[in-house]
Amino acid sequence: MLKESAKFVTLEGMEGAGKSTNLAYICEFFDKQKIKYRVTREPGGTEVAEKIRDVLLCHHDEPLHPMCELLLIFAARAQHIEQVIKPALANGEWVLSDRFTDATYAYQGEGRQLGGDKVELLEHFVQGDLKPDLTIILDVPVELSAERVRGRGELDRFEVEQGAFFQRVRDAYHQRAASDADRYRLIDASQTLPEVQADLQAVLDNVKLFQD
Ligand code: T5A
Repeated sequence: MLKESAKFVTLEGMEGAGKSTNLAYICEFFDKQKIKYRVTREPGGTEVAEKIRDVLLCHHDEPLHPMCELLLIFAARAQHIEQVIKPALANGEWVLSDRFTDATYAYQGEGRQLGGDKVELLEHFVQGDLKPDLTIILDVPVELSAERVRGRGELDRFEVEQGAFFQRVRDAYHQRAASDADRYRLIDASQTLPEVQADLQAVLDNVKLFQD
């Protein structure tokens, strides 16, 4: 891969949509393509950002104000961008991130009902021009997401939210996917894993990024 061709790819979707499972599939594809890449995640991706992730996901005695949550997410993102994403891209490595700012639009903008305008303001402030080149959204209905998460034991601070919260999150992902057909690909992740991966393979085979 040429240095200047490094791209930023993100994987999005609700809890239990299969992001971690399918991340491994995309890595195999990158390996076959001999693409040099770096896998990372949000919130997190650096030592400091992972500490912020713990604050975001853990339960606390005092409620975390939604604005505090939003600012912590962007604080972690600033660290992640400067420590990991920009250096990797500058070094010719593709970046594959499990979640990025589309999650903030979905969870904080719509789930928490803070509004997309606040997210957009911080997006410009923290990211400048940096945006993913490709975002794959794994789409599952709210009930299936909850079912896949239920089997895992203790629920984190987001997983305890009610169905209406996650319906807003899902709707927001749909709206974002519809807003830019070049950047987003929506995959029905309620199918069996082989079916999801066949759709994923079709995306990887057809997206222009991988033909350059
Ligand atoms: N958050 C994050 C915000 O609120 N704002 C933000 O800006 C950001 C960046 C982080 C939390 O932070 C919030 C959103 C989240 O609540 P996370 O670490 O990304 O969370 O974790 P989750 O989304 O909770 O990750 P999950 O592990 O729940 O989901 P995955 O990775 O999508 O699912 P995966 O691959 O672990 O699969 C879950 C289970 O389903 C099975 C798997 O085998 C596994 O058991 N499965 C399938 N089963 C049948 N058929 C399929 N097609 C299947 N695909 C997967």
